[in-house]
Amino acid sequence: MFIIRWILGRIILFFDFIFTPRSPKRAAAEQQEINQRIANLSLYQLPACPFCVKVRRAMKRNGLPVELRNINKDEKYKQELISEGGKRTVPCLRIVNQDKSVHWLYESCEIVTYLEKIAS
Ligand SMILES: N[C@@H](CCC(=O)N[C@@H](CS)C(=O)NCC(=O)O)C(=O)O
Repeated sequence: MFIIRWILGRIILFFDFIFTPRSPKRAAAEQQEINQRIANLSLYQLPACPFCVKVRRAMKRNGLPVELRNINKDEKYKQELISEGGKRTVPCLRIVNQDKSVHWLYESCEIVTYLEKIAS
């Protein structure tokens, strides 16, 4: 089972690499403004998870370089996700609100909708 998942993961990464979406070309000032808007975001994810690939592609398509946190590479991120977010499922977008409260947004579709609103 592990080997099948591993092979599927490599296939997903291969096609993601070949058909990677283009980021929009923005003026430097506009991109800087967007980067400030996403500075409070981080995506807890895994490289070969298909739902994470979907979210990362939406980020690329919308020119949103959100910080990526690989939960398998860094145990700290995995523990944060479980203890603060409530479950280990990825992708999960960590949103720090203006009042410093933290919201953990699970579900790739909801994350993509949230990100597209930021970019528009
Ligand atoms: N409906 C979720 C599915 C996410 C999902 O199934 N993620 C898998 C990795 S591809 C996972 O984290 N599974 C482990 C778990 O749920 O604890 C979404 O669209 O984000």
